[in-house]
Amino acid sequence: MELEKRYKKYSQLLQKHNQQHLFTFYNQLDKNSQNKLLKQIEDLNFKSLNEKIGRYVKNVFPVELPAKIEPAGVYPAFPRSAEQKKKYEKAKQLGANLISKGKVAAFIVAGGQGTRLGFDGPKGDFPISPVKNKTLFQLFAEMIKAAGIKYGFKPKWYIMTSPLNFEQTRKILKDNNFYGLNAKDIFIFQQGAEVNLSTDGKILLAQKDTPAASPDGHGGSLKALYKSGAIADMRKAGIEYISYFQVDNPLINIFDPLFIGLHAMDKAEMSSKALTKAQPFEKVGNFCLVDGKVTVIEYSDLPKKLTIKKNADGSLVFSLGNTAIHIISRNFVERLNVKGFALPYHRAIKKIPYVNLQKSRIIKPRKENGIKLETFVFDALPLAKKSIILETIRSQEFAPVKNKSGTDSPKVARRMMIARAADWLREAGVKIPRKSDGSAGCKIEMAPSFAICKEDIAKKKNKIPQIKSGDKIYMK
Ligand code: UD2
Repeated sequence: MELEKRYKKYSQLLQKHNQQHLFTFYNQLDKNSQNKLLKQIEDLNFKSLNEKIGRYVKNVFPVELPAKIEPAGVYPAFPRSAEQKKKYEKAKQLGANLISKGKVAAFIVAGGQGTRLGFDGPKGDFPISPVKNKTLFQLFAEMIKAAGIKYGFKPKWYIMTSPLNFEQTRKILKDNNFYGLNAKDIFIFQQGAEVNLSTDGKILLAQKDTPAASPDGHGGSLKALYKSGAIADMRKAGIEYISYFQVDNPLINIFDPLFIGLHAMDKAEMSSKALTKAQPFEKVGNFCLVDGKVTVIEYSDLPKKLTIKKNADGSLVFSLGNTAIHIISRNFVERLNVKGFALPYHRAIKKIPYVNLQKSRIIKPRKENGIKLETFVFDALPLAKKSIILETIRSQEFAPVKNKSGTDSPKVARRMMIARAADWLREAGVKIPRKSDGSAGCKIEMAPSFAICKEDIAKKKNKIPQIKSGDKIYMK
């Protein structure tokens, strides 16, 4: 349809939905920009837009919590009975078997930017390793490559970016020769976006020809995996399990036979790893049981009474924190998409730059002025027919890099990377120099090619040098 006709059609539609301000500058735009704006308006789903405005802008209700919230059951990190030990051993074997048959793929949600770290660019490009300063992306790529060699299969890596950092991420991977992986084994795709709304339900304009929008949250991955063709690609490659992880955790164990094996054995559809919270109010989601379904309730939403509730032995009743590490069955993602599903939106009130319609220029607001809507992947847990949780040990698998300093900072993550390497070496009988506070008296970086789990060390013992206090050691 020619421009003029499309303009007329959408003018009426925008008017009907009270969004006609989007055309304020239409007549000032050149043909390309007019076309660009029309295309973005054509992509809007007005029915769901109205629902969102009604539910998340105009009539906002406080988060409705279920009446009965119970703690969720968990497989402990170490088996507690002979029977459980047997099950874990079987699961490990099954998991290793599934990995070596190429039935498990790595999947990273990498839509996030390094903004909170004061880093300009995709967070995956943030340098983190303690000796070589490798980036998060490089570490993950090396872990994936090492798993391929260890288990004798051709690993595939699915990478979801946001529309904002897609090109940049692609360039980073390409410029670094895909960190030694095969380009054709990497499938990179974009998540969806959600328009940003003013507090009175109007779509904000980011530019005169562009409605303001932001990534639709990591929950968008479940739709984007399907829409992008990643799921079809997995099916073709015989991949049945998706190992989901976040871009911020350099201690992730991507191919964990025990976790994969337990998920498969129990015929679960979406499973999670949990850690024991460091303190009741730690900023991680809480694993709970609601109507018999595993459900994550964000730290900000769990009532204080439950957050601090203790068992007779003094431990927290709601002790299981969300690490955002999941195994998701490919079938589950297919089923959701074929049947149709919707995850709830979470709203965040933010400072969103916008074009002021009267002043006709971009304003960077000092106060919160708009609403961003996101979905969260863990809200899919209750949709799974079965969901298991495996406890993990923080020092072994969870060092998220989120803040510039303090908790979850690069400094803490680097310290934890060194501590884990020292731990693995110590367990293999290697003497580690210690500082007076017990921490490692040396800097160690263990490349994934050296070990992706502590059991790998045994085979490398002859490659381990003597470690002296103050040493800076890189093992590959
Ligand atoms: C998340 C969890 C929290 C806990 C914690 C563990 C939420 C709301 N909270 O906190 O419960 O599990 O992680 O570390 O998730 N991402 C995208 N696209 C988006 C938004 C995010 O790909 O549109 C990715 C992002 O690149 C990162 C991950 O999702 O890998 C988590 O995002 P975040 O850093 O915003 O989550 P955070 O730290 O609030």
